[in-house]
Amino acid sequence: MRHPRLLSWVRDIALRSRPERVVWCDGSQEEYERLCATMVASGTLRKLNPAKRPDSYLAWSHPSDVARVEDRTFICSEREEDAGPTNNWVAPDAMRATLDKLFDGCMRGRTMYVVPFSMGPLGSPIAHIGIEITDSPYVAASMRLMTRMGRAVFDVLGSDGVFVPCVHSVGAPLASGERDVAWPCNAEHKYIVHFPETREIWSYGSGYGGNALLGKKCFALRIASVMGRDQGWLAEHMLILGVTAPDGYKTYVSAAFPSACGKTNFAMLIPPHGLDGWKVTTIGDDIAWIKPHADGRFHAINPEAGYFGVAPGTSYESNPNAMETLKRDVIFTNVALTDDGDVWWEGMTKEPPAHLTDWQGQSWSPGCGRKAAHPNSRFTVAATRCPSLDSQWDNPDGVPISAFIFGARRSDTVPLVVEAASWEEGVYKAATMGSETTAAAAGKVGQVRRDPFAMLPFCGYHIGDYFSHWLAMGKAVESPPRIFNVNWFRTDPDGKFAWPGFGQNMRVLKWIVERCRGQAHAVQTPLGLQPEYDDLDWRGLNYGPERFQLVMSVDGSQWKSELHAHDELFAKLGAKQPAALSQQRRELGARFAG
Ligand code: O2Y
Ligand code: MN
Repeated sequence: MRHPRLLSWVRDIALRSRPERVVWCDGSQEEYERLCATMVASGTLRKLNPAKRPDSYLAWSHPSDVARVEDRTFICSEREEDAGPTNNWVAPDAMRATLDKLFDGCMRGRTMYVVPFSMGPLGSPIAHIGIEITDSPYVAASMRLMTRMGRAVFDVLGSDGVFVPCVHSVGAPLASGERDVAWPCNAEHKYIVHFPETREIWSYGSGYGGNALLGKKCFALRIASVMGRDQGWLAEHMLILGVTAPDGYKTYVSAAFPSACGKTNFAMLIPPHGLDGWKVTTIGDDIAWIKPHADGRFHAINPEAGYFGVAPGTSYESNPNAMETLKRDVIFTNVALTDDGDVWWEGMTKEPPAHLTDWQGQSWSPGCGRKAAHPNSRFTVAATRCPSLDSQWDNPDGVPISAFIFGARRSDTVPLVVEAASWEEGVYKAATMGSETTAAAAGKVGQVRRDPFAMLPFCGYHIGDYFSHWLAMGKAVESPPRIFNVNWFRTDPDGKFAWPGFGQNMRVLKWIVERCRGQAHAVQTPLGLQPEYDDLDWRGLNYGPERFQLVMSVDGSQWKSELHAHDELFAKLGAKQPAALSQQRRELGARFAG
């Protein structure tokens, strides 16, 4: 490795944080096994029964360290207005002074790992490189599953290549001779910090998920969204999937959903009975980097190489491909342990096992009143284990995107599917999307939280500028994708889901793909272009026109209040509200007037 800037940065961090030793990760299988063995010895990981779940492990985190901490996440741009109304802002100098104190000696007694990783296929023109320094072996091992990690990254970097520096500490230095705990973290201080101008990430105090695996939300969304704004591309909270029609033609689409909307299930969908000739293949389940290509279209890559999926609700009914992916080589976090050394979580099977050890190490039996797995418990697994992995998932050129789909969780108002009549109308719909909060999310259940483009916690700059960037990107390619909204969560008068969901979502996806190919019919409604009953393929499903009406109807009075809620969002943007969106709002208002 001959990269003087990188070497001096690593030296500087080591001088400040004072680890006991420094290990440069090479990304090898042997190294991964060594890391896991170290964590089994320290109590961080438990090896699962190899007869049930080969080469797999279970971690139980500290109960205070179980999810991303949005209120401790900061965008430290030079100017406060560049962070905008949806981000926490602290002036960079003030934040650097705080971090200087926190990182002074914070790795004492620990190993500091230097983790080189590529977000995207190595050497791809759409990919970028990061180096994460971490004092957590759990993070180092997880980064090997979640990214293209290892020595080859240095070849791409050469002696002066650009990388995003990511510094992470669990914030729990060890005094000489002090015994470590199974899940070190800092219960008092947590900071997830981004400096957009210098493209740096600093994370302190948490060892969990999005707070600690810095390639994911911190780099691939918050910092990358800023890079995309400056360089003319898009970093999005989107899955990417391919749909192959019975005639062999493959269409790629990218879809944004907020948390708790079944994003991984959709990315790995298996077409239902009746649509047997159709096939869905997976490029990514969470993040897409999308750039204009010489062919006049947007091409997308999945910057990640693994899945950090939510376990509860994942089953052979909801997502058979995920269940197959999880058969071996997995790190599970905060799920329950069965008596025969396997894992279990709520929703995995209809009947729970008679006895478990829950995610906090307590004896658990059905009806005891506690969840066996934490609602945000996770699996970490390499994409290469997924049976539906698309043949092009690692193509450095990316895949051409024909449609953007924006999904939300709404029990009313938003229909099952609608196509925007123009790019601007699609951007308006994505900008104003909102989801009802669920029990897993913080806050009150059932309240609509506006989550523009499903990017609310992930946009690294002013959300009004982000809308303008999207509007401009529609002109960056000759053939921009069509834009659709979907909502699987409408309820019927009994409060039950009116749409069967899961594999049946293929019927909507088929219509979307056929619209992109000019093969499907739609009617103009005040909201956009919508299918009529006969435009969807119902083979294999008994779902009549009355049920269809329940999920497709557009209620003028609901939309009048919905538009007022949009105005509340736009009011936060002030002068940053793009004129094209004000125009869309006026036109939509006029269509619902009277
Ligand atoms: O709580 C965490 O740290 C994970 S959050 C997460 C993980 C995988 C994919 N998406 C998300 C998310 O919050 O959108
Ligand atoms: Mn996500």
